[in-house]
Amino acid sequence: VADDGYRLWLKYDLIKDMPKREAYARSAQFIAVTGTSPMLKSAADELQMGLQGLLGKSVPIIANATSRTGGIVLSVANGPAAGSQILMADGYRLTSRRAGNLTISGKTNAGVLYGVFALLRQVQTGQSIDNLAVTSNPKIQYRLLNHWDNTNGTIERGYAGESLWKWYELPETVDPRYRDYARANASLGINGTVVNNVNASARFLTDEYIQKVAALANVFRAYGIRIYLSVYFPAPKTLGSLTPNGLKTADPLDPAVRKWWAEKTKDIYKAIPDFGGFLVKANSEGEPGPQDYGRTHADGANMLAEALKPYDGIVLWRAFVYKSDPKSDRFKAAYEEFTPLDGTFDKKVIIQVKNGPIDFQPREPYSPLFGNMPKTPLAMEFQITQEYLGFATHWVYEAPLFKECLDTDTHVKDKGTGSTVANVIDGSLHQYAMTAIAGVANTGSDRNWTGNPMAQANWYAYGRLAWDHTLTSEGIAREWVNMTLTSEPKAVKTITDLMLRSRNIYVSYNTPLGLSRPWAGVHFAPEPWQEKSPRPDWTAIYYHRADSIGLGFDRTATGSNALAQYRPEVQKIWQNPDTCPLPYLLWFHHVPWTKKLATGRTLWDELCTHFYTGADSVGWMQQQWAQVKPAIDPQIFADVTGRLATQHNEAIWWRDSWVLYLQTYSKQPIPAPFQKPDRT
Ligand code: GCW
Repeated sequence: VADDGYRLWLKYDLIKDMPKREAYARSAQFIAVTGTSPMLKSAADELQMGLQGLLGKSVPIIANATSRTGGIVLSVANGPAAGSQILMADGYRLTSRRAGNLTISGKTNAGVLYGVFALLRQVQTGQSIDNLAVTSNPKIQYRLLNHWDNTNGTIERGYAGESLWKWYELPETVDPRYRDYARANASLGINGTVVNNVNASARFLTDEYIQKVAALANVFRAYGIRIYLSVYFPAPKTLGSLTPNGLKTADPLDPAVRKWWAEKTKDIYKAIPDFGGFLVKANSEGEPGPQDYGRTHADGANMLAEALKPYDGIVLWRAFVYKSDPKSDRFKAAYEEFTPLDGTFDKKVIIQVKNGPIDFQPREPYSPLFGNMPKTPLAMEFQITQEYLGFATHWVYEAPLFKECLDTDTHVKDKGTGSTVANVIDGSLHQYAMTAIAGVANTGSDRNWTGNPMAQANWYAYGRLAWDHTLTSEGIAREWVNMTLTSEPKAVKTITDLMLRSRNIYVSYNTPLGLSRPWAGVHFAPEPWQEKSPRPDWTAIYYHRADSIGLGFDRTATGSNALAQYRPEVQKIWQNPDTCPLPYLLWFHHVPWTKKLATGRTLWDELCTHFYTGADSVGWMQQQWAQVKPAIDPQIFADVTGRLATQHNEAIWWRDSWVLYLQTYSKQPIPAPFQKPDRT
């Protein structure tokens, strides 16, 4: 049967190596589980289903191991000691000893569920399950997906079909796919999902929609996944207008508004007792918010926190704000608006910050908010969906992008260790009481979930890093390939290598040397020449600043001085155009076309080198992919082959658009090596 990609990394295909399979089977003669909670049932069922597929035999589930050995015991307990690591909430422990049982323990039901997936992963990736002594705790408490899904089934920036949520059928019809969605997320340790777009419709707060959302929550609960809602800030006014004595305002300091939110929240918890909380985009890109009433982000967030006070729910308030002002630097906006509010937020509030200061560009410096809000928990917001990364055609493995940000040293506290962005968001740097991470989902109704089968790896990598940001891009890639595509060693190596290079290849033909946002409209086609837009900061020229002298945005003291938002040690890395690492050069400097760079080439020649070798590298990707054909399912192989061909054409399109446009300023020829007449 051809593989349609539906099963993701949870394929559980029969292990072909017979001795290996038998060795696993000897340790998996039964599954003992005490307790009947829905999450434990999910755990036992998943393990049984996984082992059935992998070992080709049915493993019975029993209530108690009593004196039997050779089986797997699931238990909510501390479990046998394994090393010195303490087991924390949500964490799991895998222990096995010769001639005994293999124990999967967790302090909570969720911990046991995550332990089951960890054990299955161990088997799926061909590792031994004898003498296990593993303890694993998540480094971040709230590990969320954000769906930008609308009531009409469309997904903002979604490239894999329509929304997974069939609002028109819910709550009566519950698509079995919701459960598979929950399984996939639970397998990564994701424990929450915001089901609707941050550009939110007030309809999600109507009784009608609360019932629909509750039906989803009923499915997700057994997989440890809590539901959150994005809220439309003026909802009290919008929905109030439907009632005779409705509210005329959404002012967060108005007692009637506060009462409205308290009652609405009560209704939600009645329908969804484990509701996670609210996500808010306010006073951002035209979305209304507290500033419409002369109030602050803190006033707005704290009002929602007050409504959530009787419950175990939180407010995720986004810091994605910038004003339509051609003279200001959008880069600086979030820092300017939010750092003065540090210390004024309720303890139920987390501020959710995009990884970079602009907007999910293929490469950005980290947001200067990280490290500068010591009294306010900051959550990381990554974008998994490839809004600026070639939609569903371009193959870009995102773990290196995520890691690059997480591993950057903010130099906030010490001399070079322990102040990374990861240490900010995992709470260790400022001792945050709550920690969170969000990924804007790339899933949709396409049979294979993500459109491009290779984009499944981005969902996977996000989830694995949300659990443990110290994992490596390479390790995660190898794991994913083994579980999803093939375990043939040479093919695993070839594909892993392709994945690890893919992001830099994309950057090379798309936004090299620190260029950003050369898009118009839907954020797909090259349009670096775009000068007109409803907002000056929505033009391409606002970002690259090409002129007859050179290219790039001066953010040093002679320009916008956005660099001053970073610590002196970080400024030092970026402030000198002679020593600034090339990937960030044009983020911070307006560089003359003829300036000699560290590579020995001029800026113009360096740019051309990136555009041309970047596009050529997609040809290399095609060749590499062709080599793994024998090891890959034919349907997936053909799908990716087609997408790579499109990517190659589009990479050339990007190259030529940039080169021809920038040439009108640089007035320089294309460097000789790239002038061959037979080039495609
Ligand atoms: O860059 C923009 C996207 C919008 C998105 C916004 C945001 C949901 O183009 O589609 O809106 O970011 O993150 O709020």
